[in-house]
Amino acid sequence: LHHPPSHCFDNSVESIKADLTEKLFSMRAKFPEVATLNDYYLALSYVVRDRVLHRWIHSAHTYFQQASRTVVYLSAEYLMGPQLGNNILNLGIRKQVEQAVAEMGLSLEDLLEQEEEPGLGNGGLGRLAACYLDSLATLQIPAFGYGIRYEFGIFDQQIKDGWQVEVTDRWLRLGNPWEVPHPERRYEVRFGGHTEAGYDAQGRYRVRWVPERSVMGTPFDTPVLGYGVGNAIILRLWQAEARESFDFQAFNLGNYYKAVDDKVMSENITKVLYPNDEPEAGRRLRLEQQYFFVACSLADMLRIFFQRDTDLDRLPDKFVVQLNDTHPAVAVAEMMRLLIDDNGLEWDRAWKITTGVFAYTNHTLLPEALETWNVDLFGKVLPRHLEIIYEINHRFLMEVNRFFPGDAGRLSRMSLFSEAGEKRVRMANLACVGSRAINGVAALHTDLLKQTVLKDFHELWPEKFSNKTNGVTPRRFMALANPGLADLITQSIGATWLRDMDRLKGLEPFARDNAFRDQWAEVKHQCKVRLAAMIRKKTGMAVDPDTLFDIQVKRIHEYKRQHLNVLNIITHYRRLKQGLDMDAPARTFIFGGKAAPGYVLAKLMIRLITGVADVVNHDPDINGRIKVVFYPDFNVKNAQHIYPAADLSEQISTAGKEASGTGNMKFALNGALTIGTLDGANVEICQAVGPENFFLFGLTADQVAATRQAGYRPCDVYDGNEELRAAMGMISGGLFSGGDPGMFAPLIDSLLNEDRFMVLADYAAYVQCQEQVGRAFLKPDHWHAMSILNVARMGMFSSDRSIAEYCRDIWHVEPVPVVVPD
Ligand code: 26Q
Repeated sequence: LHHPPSHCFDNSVESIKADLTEKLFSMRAKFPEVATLNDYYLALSYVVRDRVLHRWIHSAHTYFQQASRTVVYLSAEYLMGPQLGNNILNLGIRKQVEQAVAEMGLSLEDLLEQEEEPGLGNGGLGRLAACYLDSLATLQIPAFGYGIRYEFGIFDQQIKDGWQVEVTDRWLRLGNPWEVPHPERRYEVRFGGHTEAGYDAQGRYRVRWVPERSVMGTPFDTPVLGYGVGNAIILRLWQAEARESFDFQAFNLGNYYKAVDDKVMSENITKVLYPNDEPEAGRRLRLEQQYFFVACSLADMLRIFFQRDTDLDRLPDKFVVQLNDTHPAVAVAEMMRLLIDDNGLEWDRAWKITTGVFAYTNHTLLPEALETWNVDLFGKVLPRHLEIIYEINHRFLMEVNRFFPGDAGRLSRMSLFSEAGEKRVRMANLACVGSRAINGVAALHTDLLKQTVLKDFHELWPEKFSNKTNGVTPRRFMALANPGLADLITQSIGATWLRDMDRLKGLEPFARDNAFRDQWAEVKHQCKVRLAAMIRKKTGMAVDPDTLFDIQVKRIHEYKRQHLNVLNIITHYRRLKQGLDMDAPARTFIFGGKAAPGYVLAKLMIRLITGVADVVNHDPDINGRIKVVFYPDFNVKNAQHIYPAADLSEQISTAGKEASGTGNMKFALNGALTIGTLDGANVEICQAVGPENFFLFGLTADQVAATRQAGYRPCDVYDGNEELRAAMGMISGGLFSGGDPGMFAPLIDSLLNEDRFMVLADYAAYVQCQEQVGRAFLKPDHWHAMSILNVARMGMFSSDRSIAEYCRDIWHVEPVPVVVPD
């Protein structure tokens, strides 16, 4: 192997300027007088991309030479966020780039604004995958992220007449400068058909899969830089393409349109990202998406393996494959198929390899969110895989029976197939059986997993289970999103904290330092001014940066309880109208988040927020003491402006329902205080920052379960609380729906009749806790001291810590430093 081209990049202002002009010509065919802002954004991106690729080439070369164990992260979603700013940060060339573009009469901020982010994920799970790539690169771990290149990512959200309207996300419209396509490295993926069993020439039993159709998968690579190191890794996303652009046979037979039809069908596979909480929509295509990217990724992994090795028994020494939830769990069956059918291995040998390679992360406790597939559908799409899963199940249940003889209930709970009603494949069970490690994403979540949804698996294999509390990258969510705060921290404790977040502890003494507290307050204020300007631009609303910014941004869902937040706002509003609570600080309540298009109640919750906003914001009696804002189209890009501006972070899910939460971490790392339940990672955050610096309220997970057991009756809570009755009465009376009393009836009815998420049970405690928040905010010195202590003690929620734990406990991988000549 030759050394990679050692092209040298000069990062001086002069050469960045020269490169920019050159890219404007070579990539955009423009000269400065006719170039648009977007042309400049693209040209600058290409200038930066060259420098990124330089690191990637050296990393690939180093990883190839060392051939140490590599992490393969399989995820159906990656929410990467805008790339330009992050790459400039990680290359360490911010100052030069800023000056270069300024000398050309441009502003870097305007150029960064041009970028449309790839919204290739729904929320937490997709963003976690992106944070983990950042940390893998920074910790110098050889790794690949594999996923799907959706042509349309998560829909863009508009608000029309207070309702959510979904608009197609055409993120590729203006071109994507960050990806490098590799059409020369495509794989065929087969679907449907049937299998034929028989014996080969050596008399061995063999199964042949005769597929009905196939499509090609083309990889698009996006490099991901580590921070403060030479390492880069890649995110490899697969796009579906028709096998032949024109089927000449069909052409000759006059079946031209059928041939074109088939092409369109094939390419549909990677057309669109499915929103979660969307039960039946596009089931078949979703399964095809999952298998498609899994098949391409494993084929690619084996190709890389065979470059250096021939003995498949060594596969687990060279690769570990992490399953990000069950979305890629069909990989267990595909790996068996590859080993047995394509490589001629015996079952037991193949199973040993397979279970030596995979590890599984669970992200949910909601039983209805566990993925299952109708067996008939599964068999139609993947007949060979269904057979393999039957065989895995047969052998697995024999093992269970050896450990727990005659325990029929256990056998049926652990089976890879559920037989109640229609027969279905249970993907979580498949993932557990096929993996050597299983983890939850927060301490409470992992405990509850062991006690509930994965109880039987834990009893069988306790040693497979561990907790890996989620983390977030401080590069994007602190340094990039909040440079003012990052600079202040660096001035006080030095610059190493961005790679070693335990150093933030050094901030603790500053909590008592008046001058520092003032600077801290000033940074927060500037962030609030900036967010206020964005709110103005997006919604036309004026909000006052001197008010308490109380923010809840996350997907809209009943278990996340945005309606609990709204009930408190209405209660507070009513008190003010009655002349009560007049000493409470003025507040701006900010919401953001998307509802799944088919989730009627979630969409109604958005309408309730905008309805309350309409009334409260225009009530002259209120006179600005409450403002309510729904910030449309919450995504990574605007999140980077929202987290830094928060005084208060709302983390109010029903205890036991939010697996971890990661927004909670992004807020607290930016100095917001949290109001929250003991749910997900809130438990650990509260513990880390100290309960005296955290606004805790509500039932615990145990109490939620016990209350439910005891026969929870929400109407009793309702009957016993006058303010709650009044608040709900204002909703059902039509005050927030232009006089229409029917609009919110489904929401009100679900709260009164069932209240699955115990909104009413936690209402009084929440309102009371919010009063406490108000009083605390009136003592700014103490508030800012708490804020500083939050940041100082949040170091463990860096994704670097999470990834280091995965490396140590599950992956058993070591750093491979990359030296980049420059
Ligand atoms: C499944 C089948 C069909 C269509 C869509 C889906 C689907 C897609 C995405 C189901 C779930 C998701 C995403 C789940 C998710 O984001 N979970 C969150 O993961 C975070 C990272 O671990 C946690 O912090 C959150 O608590 C958890 O809700």
